[in-house]
Amino acid sequence: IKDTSSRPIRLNQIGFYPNGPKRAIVLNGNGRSFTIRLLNNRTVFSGILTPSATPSFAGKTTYIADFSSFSKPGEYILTVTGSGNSYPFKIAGNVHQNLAKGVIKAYYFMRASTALPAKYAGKWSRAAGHPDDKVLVHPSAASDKRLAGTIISSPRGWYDAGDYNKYVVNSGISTSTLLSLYEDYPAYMKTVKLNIPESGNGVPDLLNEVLWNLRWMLTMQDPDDGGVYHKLTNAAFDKFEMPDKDTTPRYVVQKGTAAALDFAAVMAQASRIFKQFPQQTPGLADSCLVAAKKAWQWAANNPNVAYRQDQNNKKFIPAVTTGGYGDNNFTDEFIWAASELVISTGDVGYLKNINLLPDDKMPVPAWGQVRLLGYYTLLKNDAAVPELPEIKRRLINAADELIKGVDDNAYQTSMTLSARHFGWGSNSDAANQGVLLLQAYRLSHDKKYLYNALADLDYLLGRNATGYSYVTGYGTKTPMHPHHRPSASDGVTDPVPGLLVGGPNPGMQDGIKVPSKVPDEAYIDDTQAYAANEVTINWNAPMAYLANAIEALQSQ
Ligand code: G3I
Ligand code: 9MR
Repeated sequence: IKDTSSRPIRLNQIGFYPNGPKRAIVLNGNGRSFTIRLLNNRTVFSGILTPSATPSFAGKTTYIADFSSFSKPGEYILTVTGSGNSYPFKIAGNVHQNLAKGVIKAYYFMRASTALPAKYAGKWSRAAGHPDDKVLVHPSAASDKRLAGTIISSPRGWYDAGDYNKYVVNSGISTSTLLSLYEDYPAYMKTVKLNIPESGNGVPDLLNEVLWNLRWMLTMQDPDDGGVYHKLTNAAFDKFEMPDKDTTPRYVVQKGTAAALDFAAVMAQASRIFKQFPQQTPGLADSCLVAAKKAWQWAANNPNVAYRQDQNNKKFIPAVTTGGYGDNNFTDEFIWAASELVISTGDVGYLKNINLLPDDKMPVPAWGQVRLLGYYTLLKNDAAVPELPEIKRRLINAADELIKGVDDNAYQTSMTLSARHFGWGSNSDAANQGVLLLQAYRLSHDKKYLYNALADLDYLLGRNATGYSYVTGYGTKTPMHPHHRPSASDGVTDPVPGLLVGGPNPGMQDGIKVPSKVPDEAYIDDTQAYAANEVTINWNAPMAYLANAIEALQSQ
């Protein structure tokens, strides 16, 4: 049953591990105690509410219900006199397993150039769209005469988001985050079955899904010079229609340094992973490494080519007005690509002209901030670089900074410690904070990082100021109207499942008024609200990492 009310008891709507931390936040803690009840109302646990030491962004004290010591598996509700009941939740082993699979399966639903039969897609089955086998090289890419009038074949890949375009820059961090999930938790990820067409072929399903995008990415490289097109796109965002209805021309546009380096990083990482599956993916690992090196070389020769859509539109026809993913600082992209190449080739020469520590910033990863992806790779592979101890110190320090004051916080999560965390796609920031904390846990074995990563998952699944579990189809109060063309056009009431929406963003760049401009409340479940309620592959990826890593680590 979908519930659209806003219950004042906020908790992870999926549930808790028997021996893990368990917290709910009560907004109006009139009652001083809370109870945990079975669905038949019998009380099995009671506890005292503790007021938060600092107020929420809305300026209110919250009340914390900690029932970590209650460990009996079952299905329950939490009740506070005067506040009513929570949504039902479970205490169980593997409690996030379905969600964790669902946020990976979401990528199957995002596949371009293929039909999704009901056998795999259930009621969200749909016809094939965007074959992308005849893609025009846009004049912005054809200043190089060799390419003028050229048509390339660039099928497969995942649709970026609510729109049907395919962008290399954010495909980079998305694909890499999923590859890292496999690299960091191979034993667990080998057990995860997704019911996709390739299932059972001897390759873990997570990697099968990644291959759909990786094979597309390979086609985005100009084989002659190694440069990489920034994106494959319609000239303008298309209408809200199913993929097969959009038949407007598709273009690859100008090559750029960010695209080349993100591509190089992903291909280098993929080469060392697919090397483990030579029978199933013959030649792929080698092709990826060759492609990575060529893209790196292109970037070394073209170190400062930003994708500037506005400038291009003054010069070339047709104008291209789809997503920009413009970035004009490539320091972090160079660090990331060099790090992946060093690990995959063993050649530290890639770091010759790279300053691994250009300043002391440790930005939580995002499509335009990829420095830490390089650090994660160097650390987990124990790279033979003199900066490694300092990188480790900085990573632990960044994790400590992220959770400083969390015990006083109104929602008890890293995400809700700073209003700065709330911009376009804030939910991906929450998920990437969780990933950072898990990297710190891997390095230190200190449980506080693991528990705070779990708290970020709790945030995303309902322990937050709006009361939404932000993943479609998982939880009781979930988004029903994401800015996602198939979900809005397929005639099915439920949106495509497993999609993490962007989340609270007081910026309102879409012009849709949110009910509140308080940072963590600035969210609306409205199809038009692309600045708060769109979905995209680079937001789902850290969610997939976080949920699956937490499942893999549940007994710790
Ligand atoms: O980098 C600045 C930072 O310095 C500043 O402090 C901060 C303050 O707001 O803004 C930062 O820039 C933001 C930028 O993302 C980088 O994070 C912009 O405000 C923000 O408007 C911008 O949003 C991007 C949005 O496109 C508009 O360009 C989102 O990150 C990005 O996820 C989104 O991507 C779209 C694609 O274009 C099209 N497909 C859907 C996808 C998701 O909505
Ligand atoms: O659907 C588009 C979405 O993917 C983008 O994130 C967003 C911002 O670039 O733009 C959306 O498209 C809208 C366009 O910008 C303006 N006209 C209405 C389009 C659909 O809402």
